Amino acid sequence: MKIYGDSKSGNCLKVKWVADFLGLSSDWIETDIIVGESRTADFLAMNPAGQVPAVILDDGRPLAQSNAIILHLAEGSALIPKDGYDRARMLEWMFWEQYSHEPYVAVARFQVKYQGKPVTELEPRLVERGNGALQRMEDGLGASGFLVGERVTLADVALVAYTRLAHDGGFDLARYPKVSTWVGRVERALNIAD
Ligand SMILES: N[C@@H](CCC(=O)N[C@@H](CS)C(=O)NCC(=O)O)C(=O)O
Repeated sequence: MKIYGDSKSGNCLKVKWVADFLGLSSDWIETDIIVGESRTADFLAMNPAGQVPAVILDDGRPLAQSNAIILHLAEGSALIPKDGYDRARMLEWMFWEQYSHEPYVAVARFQVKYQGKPVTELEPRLVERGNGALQRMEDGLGASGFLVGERVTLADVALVAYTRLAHDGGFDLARYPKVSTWVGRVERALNIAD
């Protein structure tokens, strides 16, 4: 499998983490979005959305969207609960991540870290919604210490990607002690701590 990804992007790293966790062999093709490498004609032929991550599976078929890719890679593995309701709960978190977490937590990080915007000049709504998302996670983390069931699932993979980097966007994880501990737990479970 070929993974086209930008290593600055949590969405892209999700794919690498799942491939590595499952022992799938993959080649990482660094694709710098800042200089437009996901918008070239060759790239657009593979993923018309012009975004990373995108993969070419071993049989040559392309696939994009981080959460669709990790779902496909992890099919049948322990990263997806066998129970239908738990699987749906995992997807609930993953869809929520894309619409209600990433657009605030990741976008704040991008503006601060890569566009040089001072944290104090971030749009207040972005900060408010980002903190709201982190609080939602704090409230949703149950006794097991994982988002769904008793062990790490794709819900944790999807949400740890930008939560572990939230400080880059000015968010203070110390305000969310359960989330803060969960980040370390998921990093250890996935073997991604550095
Ligand atoms: N929902 C998509 C988001 C993909 C996305 O926004 N990718 C960004 C990097 S994180 C990108 O490729 N931006 C470059 C561009 O749009 O030109 C996913 O989860 O894969």
